[in-house]
Amino acid sequence: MSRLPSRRALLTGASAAAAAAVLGGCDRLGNAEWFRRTLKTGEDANLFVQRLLLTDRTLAPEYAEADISPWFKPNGTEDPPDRDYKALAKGRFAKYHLQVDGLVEAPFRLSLAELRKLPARTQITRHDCVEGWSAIGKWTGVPLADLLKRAKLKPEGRYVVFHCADTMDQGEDNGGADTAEDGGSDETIPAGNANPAMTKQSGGGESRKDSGGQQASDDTAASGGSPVRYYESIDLVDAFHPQTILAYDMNDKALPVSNGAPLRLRVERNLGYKHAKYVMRIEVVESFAHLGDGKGGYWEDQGYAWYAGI
Ligand SMILES: Nc1nc2c(c(=O)[nH]1)N[C@H]1C(S)=C(S)[C@@H](COP(=O)(O)O)O[C@H]1N2
Ligand SMILES: [Mo]
Repeated sequence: MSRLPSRRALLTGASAAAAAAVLGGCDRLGNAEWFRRTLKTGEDANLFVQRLLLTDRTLAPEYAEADISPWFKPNGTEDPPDRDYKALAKGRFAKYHLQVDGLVEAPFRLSLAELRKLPARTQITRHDCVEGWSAIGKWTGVPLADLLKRAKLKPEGRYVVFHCADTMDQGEDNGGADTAEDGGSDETIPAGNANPAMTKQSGGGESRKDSGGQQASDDTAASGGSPVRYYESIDLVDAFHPQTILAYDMNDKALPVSNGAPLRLRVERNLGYKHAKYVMRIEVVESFAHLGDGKGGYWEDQGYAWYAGI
């Protein structure tokens, strides 16, 4: 501990310098100008620095092949009802592109094949859902840090938002989601249960507040009737953590639709709902106030904590 700056030093305006010193040469993040610039003086910065010091380089436990759960329970959306997603799935995601944009110098999009060619990380980790179940799975994917470095974050960028394909609450226009009635080409969803997101059990640990079948919820009506898709956000500490990856393989096979194909976030050391499935777009933002109800994620908007570290 002798090389760590004193607690007092951290709680003063010297926070940014102290954090950079601690991260030192071990972590390229600490040398990044844009990253240091996100460290401002004041309460906010102190919290941020504490997060850096306490958790930045702590790895979640990794397990052995023998520990892998025979069944990785899918939860929340298991088959997105959205027409655009279904079309992609039908074509085995050959036309899928991940979009990376927002507060970056160099926005880009990559196909699944292109993502698979990038350097990958594999990790066997335990997933913990707030519903009280856990499962151990093996994940292979692209480190989010690599994608963010490629996009070159602007100094204002503070959070990374994951926009997902699955509609949770339907607007009056049905959000482009497929229904049994309109004869969607892919009949993987049984008739009468056209939108599993509306009728299945909860994703985060309690029933969705709107169990009203095909009717738009009061909330979506009030917000102009546009469909609400799952989304999540994390800060730069979690975004640049070495175990934060966008996984395309689970247990050495292509990720199944039920677990988030073609691409899902693994943000180890966080509860299940932070692990966005069906990721279509990654957006770097300064604030998430303008998204959804402004709490930073679908479940956060229903009252769950934004920071879900475990
Ligand atoms: N797009 C999307 N991502 C999601 C969800 C969801 O409903 N939609 N559910 C979340 C919850 S609550 C959990 S526990 C995990 C479940 O991942 P799994 O289906 O692979 O078990 O995904 C999370 N990510
Ligand atoms: Mo969950």
